[in-house]
Amino acid sequence: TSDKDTMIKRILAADSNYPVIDRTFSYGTAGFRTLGAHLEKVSFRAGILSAIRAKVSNGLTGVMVTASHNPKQDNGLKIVEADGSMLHPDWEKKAEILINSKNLAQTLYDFDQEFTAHNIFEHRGYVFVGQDTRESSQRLSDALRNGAFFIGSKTINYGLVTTPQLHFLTEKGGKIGQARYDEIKANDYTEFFTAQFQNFLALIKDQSTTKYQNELYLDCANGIGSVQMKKVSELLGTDSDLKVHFFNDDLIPDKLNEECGAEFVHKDQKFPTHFEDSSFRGKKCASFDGDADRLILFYRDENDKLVLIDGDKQFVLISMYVKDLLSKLGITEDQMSLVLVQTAYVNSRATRYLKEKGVRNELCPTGVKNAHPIVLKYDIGANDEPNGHGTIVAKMDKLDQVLAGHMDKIEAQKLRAVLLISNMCVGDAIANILLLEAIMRDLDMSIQDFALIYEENPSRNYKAVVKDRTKFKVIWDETKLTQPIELQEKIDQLITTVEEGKAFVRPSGTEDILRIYSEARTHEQMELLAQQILEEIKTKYKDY
Ligand code: G16
Repeated sequence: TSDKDTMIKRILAADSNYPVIDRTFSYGTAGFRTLGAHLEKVSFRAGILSAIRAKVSNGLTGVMVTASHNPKQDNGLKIVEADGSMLHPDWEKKAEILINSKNLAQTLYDFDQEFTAHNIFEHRGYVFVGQDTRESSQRLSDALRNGAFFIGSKTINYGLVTTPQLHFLTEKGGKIGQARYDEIKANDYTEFFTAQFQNFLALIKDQSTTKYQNELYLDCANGIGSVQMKKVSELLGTDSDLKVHFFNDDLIPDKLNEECGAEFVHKDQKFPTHFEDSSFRGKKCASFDGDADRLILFYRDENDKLVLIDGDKQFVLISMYVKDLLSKLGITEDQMSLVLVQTAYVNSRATRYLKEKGVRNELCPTGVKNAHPIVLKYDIGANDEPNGHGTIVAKMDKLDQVLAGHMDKIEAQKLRAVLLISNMCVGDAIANILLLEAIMRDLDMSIQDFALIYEENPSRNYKAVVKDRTKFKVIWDETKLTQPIELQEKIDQLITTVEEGKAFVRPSGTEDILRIYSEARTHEQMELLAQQILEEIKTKYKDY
């Protein structure tokens, strides 16, 4: 129709205002991600794509403008489905087609053909938008909302929110429907999780503690997490059991993730800025990343060494806690199945521990989107990555059926309450710290006890720059390379030279680098193994 043509003409005119970047963008591990300066056109078109996705599903999508843990000059776009989950894989492909299209009009006509039943040019559909604190985020959010507008959709801008918060708000929108979108406020998120935490604490308020530390020293990566966690802290009130001390809570974009945050602490294995002082010895500390979807716990031991509690250990504790409550209630695996899904990065000692404790454990490729389908096969499914991502998802209807008749028991009340502290859409640093605090408080556990639930092998992640990382291909679970096979053979051989050696190489899906994981029984052996692999890549595969 001519309406269609007029709309496309207007879209093309608007699109031409954004600079062309001569490269192909791919959706990657967690959305489009690269230099913020290169993302304006991508954002505009992602706005169009998200609006189309909304129109052909139930009228809503969400988009978060963030590059999470990546350096401040980077930015990215994470697209969220109306049920709060990550963009469907089929739509990742469609997003790539639209964003890289050299003939946008034709691509839009193609979409129109594919979705004739939906009329993608009709004025309807909503996109919920959030952004992190990066300098480029405002501009990209503007471009994104412009894209949605030009294809006839409305947007609701939640401004500075965390990534998991945007997922939560989108899921809420998907549930309550368009007529009530104006009821959804960014603070619904903080209010919800604070209330869930308080509900759990109310169940154990009479339990005295001797080891639980009620003070938390929080490194906020100078990102948006500080704003939202401060709201939680305020809601908890001054007489709350949990007292949070905020550090690296500066919102100056230049400071984002700089020498602080979950990625820095985990990858560099260093104390974040402001935590270097020995006065922190023994205290319970934690780090968020730039968009607060990752959490790392840590403390400074008596020798001033950094002791990390990574995502694996956090979710081993959470899974064990849930398993224990189920078994105390006499609920069997057949009645309520439980799984912990992890990645190739899992420490061999964690795997061994889970096996000993009888917790079902599966591997999946890096990226929450890969864990999700496996998690959904179980009644209660957790997934995590050592870098601090993780969530536990429960089929609450099924749980309620299984728990019926048990609800007079404290274990049943705790199980229900603890699972509700989890952000079931996506891994969430704020929800997870509340969840872990609840468990530590119930178990009267110090951060030192937590670190001791099992002892990891020393391990570390490294990076290597190569000419074209896409030439490095891996098997499904990313534990081995299929190409270049000679490099894999070399790694296989090097692993055998150290005790409990484990190592792999994979191309990053968020940065233009290769990631190298190394693990061994001692720190020296782990470093030796890593250095040999890095050397091999440098000498033979840099220009591969
Ligand atoms: C994203 C993903 C994570 C992944 C990380 C690094 O995290 O959500 O699953 O571990 O990227 O991915 P890669 O190793 O492929 O670069 P975030 O926190 O940056 O959104």
